Amino acid sequence: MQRLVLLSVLLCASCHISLSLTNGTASNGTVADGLLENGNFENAPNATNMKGTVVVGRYSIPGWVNEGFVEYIKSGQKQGDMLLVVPEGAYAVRLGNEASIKQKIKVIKGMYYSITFSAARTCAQEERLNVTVAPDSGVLPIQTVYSSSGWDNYAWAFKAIYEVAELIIHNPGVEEDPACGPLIDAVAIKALYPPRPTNKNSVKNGGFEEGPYVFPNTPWGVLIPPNIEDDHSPLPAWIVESLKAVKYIDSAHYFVPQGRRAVELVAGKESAIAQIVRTIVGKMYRLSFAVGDANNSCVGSLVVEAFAGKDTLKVPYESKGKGGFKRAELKFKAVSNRTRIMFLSTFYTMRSDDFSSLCGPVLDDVKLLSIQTSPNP
Ligand SMILES: [Ca+2]
Ligand SMILES: [Ca+2]
Repeated sequence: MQRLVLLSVLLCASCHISLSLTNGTASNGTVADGLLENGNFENAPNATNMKGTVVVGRYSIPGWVNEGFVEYIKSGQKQGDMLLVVPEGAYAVRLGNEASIKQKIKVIKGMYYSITFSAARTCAQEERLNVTVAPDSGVLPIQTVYSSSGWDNYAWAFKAIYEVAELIIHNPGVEEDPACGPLIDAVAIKALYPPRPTNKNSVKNGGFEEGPYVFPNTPWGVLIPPNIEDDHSPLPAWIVESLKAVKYIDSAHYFVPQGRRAVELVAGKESAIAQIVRTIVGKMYRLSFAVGDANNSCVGSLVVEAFAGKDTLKVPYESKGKGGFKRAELKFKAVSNRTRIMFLSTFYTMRSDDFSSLCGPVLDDVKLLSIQTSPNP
């Protein structure tokens, strides 16, 4: 399936033929992990359904239903002095004020899914996008630009309560210039399998291996937006309760301490990740984790602050920006049957190669175990 999808994307990029109907479909007829139908918008509207760059008619973009002022943007197109670039292929869409794009997706009822898409601001005022799969809806701030390309990937998750999910990406902005509005490209989906705690670890998904779809060809990671609750997290079991996102990174593009995935705490104290774990009052616990750097030129004295209930630990890490990690542990006595585990980065850091992208320490392999306390002699 992976190869088929890749092949049709390649074919599509060169000659814009229609994607086959079976593209992106699993053997049971539901959606497969990866790009949605025409999720990278490379399959263009007919010329008769275009007025300049503006898409005319609601069913003009193959695979999608569009509403409001939607433009079909070619990479290399100019807006003012800005040259528009596109992360996937040569085309993307732009959502004007109150404009939206929608697609119906065949899903498995009861299953959790995460959506990953690329977005870029085009006017400075653009601040957020509304993502909906009824009855779930989320507002994703896109004001902070994390990558030097201007494009960031965002993740959002929903629980399928019907067999067909209608994904809506909507620009709630009201700008004076109707052509102002975010660019959207590369919309993908991934089924999530919420992990359980094991007898080796009370933290669920402690290695961050379960998470949103990561595009093989965009090297800037996936942002897990702020104010994400654990039951609808694209990073299962984890809560992002801060004002800014945390970045989900993969070993194909970054240094990762354990397995294939980890998180980078990219926005100082405004970028925190947490989980509530079950503990037994009076018992001693050891919270262990890896702190490192992602091999992304994030140079400097990084510090991760770990919290377990009221206990805290600051872990300094001298980063040369070339990848590496160390292990740390925080021992604490549980004072409640639920303990909040939280991590944040003390400082803001910028990449030394572009001085414009936020970066920070990498966190991975979070483990929590009770310690057998032997009686003191
Ligand atoms: Ca594209
Ligand atoms: Ca990992």
